[in-house]
Amino acid sequence: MRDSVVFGVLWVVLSAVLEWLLHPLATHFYIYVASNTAVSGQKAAAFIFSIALPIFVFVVLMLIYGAARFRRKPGETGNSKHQFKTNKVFILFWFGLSLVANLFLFVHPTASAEQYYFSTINQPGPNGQQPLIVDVTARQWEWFFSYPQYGITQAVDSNGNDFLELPVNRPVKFVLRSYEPNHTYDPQADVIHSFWIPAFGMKTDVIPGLTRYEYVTPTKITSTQANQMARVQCAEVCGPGHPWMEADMAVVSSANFAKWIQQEKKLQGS
Ligand SMILES: [Cu+2]
Repeated sequence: MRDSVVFGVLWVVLSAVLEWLLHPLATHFYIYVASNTAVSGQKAAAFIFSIALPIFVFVVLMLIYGAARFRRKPGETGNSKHQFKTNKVFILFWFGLSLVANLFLFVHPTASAEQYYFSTINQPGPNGQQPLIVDVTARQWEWFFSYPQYGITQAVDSNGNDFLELPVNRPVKFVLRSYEPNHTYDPQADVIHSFWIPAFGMKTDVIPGLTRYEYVTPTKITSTQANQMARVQCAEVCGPGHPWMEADMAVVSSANFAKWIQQEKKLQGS
């Protein structure tokens, strides 16, 4: 009984101290957060960490406490009197607790974050704006961005490089395709790529012959120049050019986005 109390106190104190010490780390699992998806991912990671830490402390502390407290004393022979082969109450308790912890973490944050994600699909933004549609085409080894709502077929920056520009706080619907020169839905046309924006906490494979979608709302004004996490990166090995298959991007105010659209239209016309 005394051991249970000592162990319980040690467990609670150690867990509390480690939660407090490691809390700053847990809030930075996502190195850079710039979208609603990244915010919910970061929250989920920190929450799971806070639940997992006391479980980790329990297991490790039990090993150390058991080895130190119940070790065989000098001169003792045979099995320690503390040893037992099975304890139905403990097994039932451990199995039950594991089951409850797993079910709980499945419901929250996993399923609740999924539900939030699906609830944002095709929903208007806070100011009633319709989602911005960006057609993304991946090919070896380049990303193309076009904005069908604005008649922009290939967005580029002032150096002529492919560029993704998004307005802050407006939902975005990415339409993802692998390059098909003749639009024949030829599954051999290009290879599998993966559309990844680290700062947005999202990644979706781009598969030849399929049109896939990804939904996100940028929540922070940023750019590749400001932080390298804000970039488009291929995340599926797709050939020798794969490591360099990236594109710069920027998240800007809606006023600056409107200006950028006008500039791009001029570029398209020239
Ligand atoms: Cu790649």
